[in-house]
Amino acid sequence: GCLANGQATEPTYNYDETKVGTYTLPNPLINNKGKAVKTQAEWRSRRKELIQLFAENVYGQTPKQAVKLRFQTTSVDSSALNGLAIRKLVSIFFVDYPQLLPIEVLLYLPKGRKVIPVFLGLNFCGNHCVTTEADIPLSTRWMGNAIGEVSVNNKATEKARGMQERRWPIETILRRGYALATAYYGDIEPDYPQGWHSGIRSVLGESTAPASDTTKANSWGAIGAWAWGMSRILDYLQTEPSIDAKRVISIGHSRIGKAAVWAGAQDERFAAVIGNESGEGGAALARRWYGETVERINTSFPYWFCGRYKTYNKRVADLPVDQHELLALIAPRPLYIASADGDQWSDPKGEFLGAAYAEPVYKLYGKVGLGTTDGRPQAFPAVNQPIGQTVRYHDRSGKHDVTDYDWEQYLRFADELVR
Ligand code: GTR
Repeated sequence: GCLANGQATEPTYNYDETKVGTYTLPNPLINNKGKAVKTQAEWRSRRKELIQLFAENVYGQTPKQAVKLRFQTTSVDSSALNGLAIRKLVSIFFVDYPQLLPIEVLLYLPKGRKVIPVFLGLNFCGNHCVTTEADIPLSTRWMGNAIGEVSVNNKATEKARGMQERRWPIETILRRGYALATAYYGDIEPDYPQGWHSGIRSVLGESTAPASDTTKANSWGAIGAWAWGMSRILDYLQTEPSIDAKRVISIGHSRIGKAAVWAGAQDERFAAVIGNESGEGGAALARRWYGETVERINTSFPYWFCGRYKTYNKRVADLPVDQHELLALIAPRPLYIASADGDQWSDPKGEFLGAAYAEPVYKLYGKVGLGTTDGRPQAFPAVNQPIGQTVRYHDRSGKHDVTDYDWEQYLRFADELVR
């Protein structure tokens, strides 16, 4: 583009591999004092430093105080999906903040099983979107109109029912012996710049001051809020007798994938993490100038991140962290990072390298992560060829989406590493 004064500006995204340039990544195993981290015990302290660095520079501080929750089951169908499932609707109320509407959780449990591992993932357009089951209440919350005619004046319409069913192969998940827990991410914070006014950030954390939005250096942003919400759903799942709360898998796609990874990084109760095309601010290296960039995402979605993140727009090399360190925070737990070759915006190679460079921390635990000898870029796999061990990766053919192919890999990953 061109500035008014005629000065040329660089585009804020890039699809030309030859323009990526060189970069030096921070080492997750060198602590803030410059000392090498050599033991698991030392990593425990380094881990805290890294979470703090991500909070101060990328996502903002997640409030640490305990929030009083009340879980209210509003409906139980003991023969949902033609008898395959027990279906529960549970409202998570914030006892001390009655002005906030609850998080509405939809939980499908496979019938006839006692202790059930669960995939927990937020959805993009309401619980009514993930299934065609007609008795799921239509979400009454703010809904992006961009979703199409299925939402009008920022409210869902009946047309939205089952709209994203394809991304949630519930019956397959249940038949494989897993439960599925989901909730609309907008229940935690509606996804628009002023959305925080009606979400959890209106009452919790730094952004509660009247004039504040996401401009304060380290106030939490929307991604932080969504991640926090995932942990509250996990709080609920811990009270659910048939759920195996030690086997809760955090999963998310795209912006919700960024939240799923940040949630799993901070909250070690998540047994495993899956980031599907989480891209910039997710698994993709910030220093790799390819696809969406730090500057671009901070311009399109400033409210997702903390204020200080914006100061790195034109000096990404100064970020004290990069996203491979976010992924390293999942160690030694199983991690799956996935890209799609038709989704260059998310930078598949950058996501692969993010996963690959988490390796040293997995090694510290005697685990093989992605196992690509510390991320040699030439190890980037061909499309539809899953690789890795405790950390796994694939670059699916096709577009920005969640497909049966993706789920097939995630279910196998869960069977092998989480069960
Ligand atoms: C895009 C954004 C990506 C990703 C995506 C999505 O517009 O640039 O970082 O979050 O939205 O959530 O689908």
